[in-house]
Amino acid sequence: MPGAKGREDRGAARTRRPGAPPSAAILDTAFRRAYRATPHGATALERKRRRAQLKIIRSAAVTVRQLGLALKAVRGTGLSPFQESLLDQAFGPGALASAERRLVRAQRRIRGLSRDEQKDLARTTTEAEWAAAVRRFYGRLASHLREVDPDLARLATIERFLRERPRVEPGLPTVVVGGFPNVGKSSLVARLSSARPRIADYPFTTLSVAVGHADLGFDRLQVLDTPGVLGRPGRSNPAEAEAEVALRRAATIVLFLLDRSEACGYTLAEQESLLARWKAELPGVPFLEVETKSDLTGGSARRLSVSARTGAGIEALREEIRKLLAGRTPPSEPTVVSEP
Ligand SMILES: Nc1nc2c(ncn2[C@@H]2O[C@H](COP(=O)(O)OP(=O)(O)OP(=O)(O)O)[C@@H](O)[C@H]2O)c(=O)[nH]1
Ligand SMILES: [Mg+2]
Repeated sequence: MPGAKGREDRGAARTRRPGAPPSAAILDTAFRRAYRATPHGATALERKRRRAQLKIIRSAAVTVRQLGLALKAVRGTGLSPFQESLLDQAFGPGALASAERRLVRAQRRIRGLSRDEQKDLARTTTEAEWAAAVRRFYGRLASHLREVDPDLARLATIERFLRERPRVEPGLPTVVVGGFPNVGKSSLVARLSSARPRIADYPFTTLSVAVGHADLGFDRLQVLDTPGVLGRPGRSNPAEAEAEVALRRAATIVLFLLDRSEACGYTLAEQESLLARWKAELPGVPFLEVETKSDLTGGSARRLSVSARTGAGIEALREEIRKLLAGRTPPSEPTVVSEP
């Protein structure tokens, strides 16, 4: 029945009832498919024995396949080093791998359980014994699956997290736009690239990394908008931590923005000290320092200055980026991530 299989293969865990644990949807699917088994056999008794056997085989197979789908939903064709770092930062180092390991172990146990129960079934002769074997198997299957509920929930959260973030191509040159909150990062990213980020006059408008593309006449350039960072070591919120991951793992060059007008709500001295720390921490990455909101400040004698509002200085900035990128390779090559 291709239709039924197609429905099942969308992944039972995605279609679960709100509030129900992920295992409930998988078990529903497994038991439904097992119930539909139509056994062959010469006698009614033989068909009953065969039906019990099929219930065990099918419910195990469907469960193992559903766990496989949950695993595949996250890894898909592999994660980039940047995505791996984002996950480590957001969920703790190795969180994905350990959830994956537990699911793979559950798959193995369920296969073993199914084999053992089929052997037991072969040794018994009465209808009552077959019914008891199926009940016993269903109970054990359910308890194995409930054990990995936290891992299934974790994988679903990780999948959502990755879906909400852009795909940053490891092979393309990447400008990471960073700085204090509210200094005009998203406004400039919108001027420079295809990205259309949210812009507003308060800090932490941007809460996760976003990507846009720009055509600077040679390579396709990725421009990453990042959340603002206050630079309080050891006290960063998840958005700030995400910006730091982008800086460390994705930047071919860093475009550091400073708002000398201080309309952002932070002093220039605070912003300068974050710039100094980042430059010290990332000695191999070129920093392009740019002052924003030149329509308010009247420009700068020290640095390139731009206004995302009027467009002043944007062409000169593009030229600077072009020069810096010439001859530079992106920070990391794509890595092939093997299936767990
Ligand atoms: N006058 C003036 N205002 C600007 C300019 N660029 C941005 N702004 C204003 O500054 C405020 C913050 O702009 P965003 O682009 O959201 O700043 P951000 O750095 O992305 O902010 P977060 O995402 O919160 O870190 C908004 O009110 C913008 O309209 C500019 O060139 N001139
Ligand atoms: Mg922003």
